Amino acid sequence: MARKKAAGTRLNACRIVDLPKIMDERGNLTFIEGGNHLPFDIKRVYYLYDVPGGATRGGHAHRNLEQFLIAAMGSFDVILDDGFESQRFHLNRSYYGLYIPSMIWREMSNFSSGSVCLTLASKPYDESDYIRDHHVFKELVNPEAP
Ligand code: T46
Repeated sequence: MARKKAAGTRLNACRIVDLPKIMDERGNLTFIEGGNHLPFDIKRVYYLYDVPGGATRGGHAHRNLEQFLIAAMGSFDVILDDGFESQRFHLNRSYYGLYIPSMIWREMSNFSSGSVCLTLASKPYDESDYIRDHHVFKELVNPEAP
């Protein structure tokens, strides 16, 4: 018998969001408004860059944080896991991004040379918001899993 998903599991809420693209012969422009293009107000911006070939980032979930990831340069993969199923997203354009709600385990890999992962976040940095142990994460979201 298929296991019933616990309330609050959230892979379905993860989604690609297309952003406005203002085409111009001088170069294109994309903008993001918190609360309009994103379902949260932007409280923090950070970016990953100079990622060495073969490196992986992430490997954690956030208890409350919501995020929006953009491949501002180059490309990379994001694997999302809600404790029941997982899905790989390939980000490679700066005019769309990946919305990640809270309580989603993520791993990032396959960074292309020179890639930049721009992240917009719903809260300031707080180490206590991280779940860095996958067993703890699974226990919280899917305690019946073997
Ligand atoms: C995520 C993926 C996509 C800070 O001091 N302030 C900050 O705002 C951030 C984001 C990090 N840090 C410190 C905390 C750690 O000592 O920087 C170090 C590395 O951070 P973290 O372990 O979060 O790095 P990643 O690459 O594993 O994860 C980051 C995001 O933090 C995370 O939310 O989803 O990128």
